[in-house]
Amino acid sequence: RASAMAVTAALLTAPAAAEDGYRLWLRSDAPAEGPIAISRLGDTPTLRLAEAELRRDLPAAANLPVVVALASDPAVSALRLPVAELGNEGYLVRPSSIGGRQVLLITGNTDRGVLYGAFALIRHVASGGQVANATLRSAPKVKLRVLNHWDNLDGTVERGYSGESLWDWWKLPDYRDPRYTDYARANASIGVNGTVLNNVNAKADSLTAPYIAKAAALADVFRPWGIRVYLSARFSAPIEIGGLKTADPRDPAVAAWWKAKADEIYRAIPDFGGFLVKANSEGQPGPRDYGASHADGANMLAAAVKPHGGIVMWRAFVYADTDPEDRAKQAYTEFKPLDGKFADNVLVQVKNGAIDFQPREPFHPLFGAMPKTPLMMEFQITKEYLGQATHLAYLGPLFTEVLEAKTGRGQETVASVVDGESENHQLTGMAGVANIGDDRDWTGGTFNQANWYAFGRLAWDPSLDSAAIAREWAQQTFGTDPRVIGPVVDMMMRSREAVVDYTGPFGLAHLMATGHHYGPGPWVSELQRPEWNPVYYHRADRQGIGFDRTRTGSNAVAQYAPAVAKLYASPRTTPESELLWFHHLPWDYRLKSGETLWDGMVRRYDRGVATVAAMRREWDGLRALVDTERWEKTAAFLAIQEREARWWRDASLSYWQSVNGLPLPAGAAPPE
Ligand code: GCW
Repeated sequence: RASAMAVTAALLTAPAAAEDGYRLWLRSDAPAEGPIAISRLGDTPTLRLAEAELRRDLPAAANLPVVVALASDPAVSALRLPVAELGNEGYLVRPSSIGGRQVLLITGNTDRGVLYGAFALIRHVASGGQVANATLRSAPKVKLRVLNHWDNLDGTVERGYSGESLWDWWKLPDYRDPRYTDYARANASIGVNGTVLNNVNAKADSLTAPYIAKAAALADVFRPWGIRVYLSARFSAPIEIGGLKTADPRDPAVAAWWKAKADEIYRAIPDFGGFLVKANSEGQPGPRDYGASHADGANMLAAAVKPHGGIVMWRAFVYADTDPEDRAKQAYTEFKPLDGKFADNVLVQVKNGAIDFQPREPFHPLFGAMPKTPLMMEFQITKEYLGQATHLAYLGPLFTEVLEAKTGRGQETVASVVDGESENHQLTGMAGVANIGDDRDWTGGTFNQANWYAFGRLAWDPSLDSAAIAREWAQQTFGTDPRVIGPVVDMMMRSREAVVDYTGPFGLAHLMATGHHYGPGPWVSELQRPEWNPVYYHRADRQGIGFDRTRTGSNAVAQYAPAVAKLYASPRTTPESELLWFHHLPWDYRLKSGETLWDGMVRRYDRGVATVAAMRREWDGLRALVDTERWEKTAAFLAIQEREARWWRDASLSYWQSVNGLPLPAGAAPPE
């Protein structure tokens, strides 16, 4: 009997056995026991979802009746609450008296706002808050919070590491996989309100009638969750599927084709968001093929969607192999002169850094340089250059490091450019290249879910703290036990810097192997396009290492506002974390610590490996506190990461030694 009781007790305390991660951070295990009154005033599909979410996810702790209602409902407007400031998507949650009853009111000016309020309350409770005294108020600072799927029509995902595309193009539009609803729900819970369905390396087919119908079916599923559908547009589509001889944006026949195409799309998807375009980059067609500018191209498309309220997100990720200019400078050179030339429904979408989603890059010099143009931030959630699916790298600190960066124009930060505050832009946006696929846990690993989550939260409010986001994600994902949350948040907060350390410290970048971009390849020098070779970036020789981007080199520093350019002009005032991005320095350059650059580099590589080993130990300590399935997968991934951190370190150091001929400093771990 005693042993039976012990077994029962163990069953009661053991974490759920089957936890494949499907439920993401929406996993309340304790649906309301007993009568928690949840009621709804008003009736729209979205309000009904808000109510259903509360019924499903609000734990038993709810000890106050909850009411969801639009602010315009007479029972709510009678309360004279400060709802004007909530705008179209904000929410207010607070104890109120409705119809003589004390309730917790969730309200907003639109049903989307109410839905976000319901999710905010669920988040609040799942991360340890009470229902009774909940007072929550928030409105998004950024208008377009958009995932970019790099999903191809054949089901593959470019740079996707979590299976195949979620979109089953074969069975759409007839079959609407319930998973689309779960996807929309997860996004709504973090405030994502748009999704670009297809890869920026777009096929024109995605704009043909059959695919428009498929996109329309997805749009129908997403609509009640407040999510709009967008499509990547191939610039040469008028030729490929329209039978025209040219895609020149100044040709009236081309403009008319796009206008008719937009009309066709809007007939199927009345709230279609608009187009995302990668033009004249990495072989994609674009207006430059005809001597027209990026503004000519963007504005022509913008005119096509304008009557329907659509927008164009035009990417600034352009560089050409024929251009001898430092790749880091090319986007600015191309776009800066176009400031003020874009139509008012165009956003220029700029990657966070000037090269390409590296583990660390200084903020892109276009932020702060195009005051007349809404600049949309593009982050990469999928970790193409940070260990892909397996390495644990929480990107919150990468995102906030860029958002918090000062542009050098007064107090302006990158966040204040992106959220429109700096120049009072109303059209604002943040894009995240999605890490979502059809793997059971959506993102290929539990901790990758945190990056999707962090993107959504920061798109809603770019001033949020990355550690606070890590904590609330961890609490919703693993439960609120501090014995779990402490180590998990600690691991997350150290993880990105560890990747920087073992892949390329001090602002080194683009050192990865060719093609798949996984693992080290700093020695690669034979690729035809010079700017695809790692040696182009690190410029290591017997004397020193790093890319001189000061006046004596490419002078990329001059693309920043004077206050920032001045800091980057000298290695002494450049943050050491970005040193070799801007400077070519001798191996015996003295770091602030007093050690030589070479010794400091070796120490960083060692530190990266040691941090991963420490993360592994922390996770080992959680074995009894996390369900077996998620624990084992993460444990296996950390073992991979530790092995590959050593691989990065040893391969990189061996290569640097083959160039500089220097011995490893005393105390450094010898290569294995
Ligand atoms: O990071 C690079 C990727 C390409 C990608 C490109 C881009 C969609 O390696 O796969 O293409 O950036 O952002 O356009």
